[in-house]
Amino acid sequence: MITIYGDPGSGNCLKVKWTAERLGVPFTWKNIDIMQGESRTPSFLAMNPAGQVPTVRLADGRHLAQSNAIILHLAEGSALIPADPYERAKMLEWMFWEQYSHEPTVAVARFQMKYLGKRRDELDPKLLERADLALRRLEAGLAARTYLASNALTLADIALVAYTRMAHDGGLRLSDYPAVEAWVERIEADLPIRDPR
Ligand SMILES: N[C@@H](CCC(=O)N[C@@H](CS)C(=O)NCC(=O)O)C(=O)O
Repeated sequence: MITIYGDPGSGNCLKVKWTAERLGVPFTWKNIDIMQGESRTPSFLAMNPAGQVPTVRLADGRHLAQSNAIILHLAEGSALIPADPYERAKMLEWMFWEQYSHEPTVAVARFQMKYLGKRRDELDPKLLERADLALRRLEAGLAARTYLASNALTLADIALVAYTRMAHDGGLRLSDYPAVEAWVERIEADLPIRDPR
């Protein structure tokens, strides 16, 4: 049995939970309240020196961090990773982009409004510009596609839906990106996702 150390408000943590649920991997969920510093205690830092969730304890006692590394590990050999080498690399292309260009904009805008209590007009306009650019990039990627990397659900869809579905919390409107909005609903139904947006 694996243990997921996570914060239920974190898209990065929910990715891990949804992947485990989808694959039927049994897990125990341990709530870590990052706003209370629970990811910075000595015992947590012993599991993940970066002091971040998600962190998992695997069945053999080893630990693993970084949401996309964790879901890759859980999904190894499953249909969530395309067999075709190009599609597999395409999936990774989206996942790397998610961590570098999407999460640091869409999720950070959300964090500042939802957790730090900023109003939309208090956000750095450049942050909102970059978040909009990320959602437009996603919109273009989904224009003629049902799923991001292949003709079936992959880890790329799971990784990217996590914060995209919460974009409204960061002052962004999904209705401005119709292909993205339709894809979010599709992935939520496919997985299925029951966590509130
Ligand atoms: N790239 C990491 C990001 C992890 C991350 O930023 N986690 C946040 C919550 S979403 C966290 O633990 N913040 C608490 C802290 O840094 O003290 C991943 O994908 O897992």
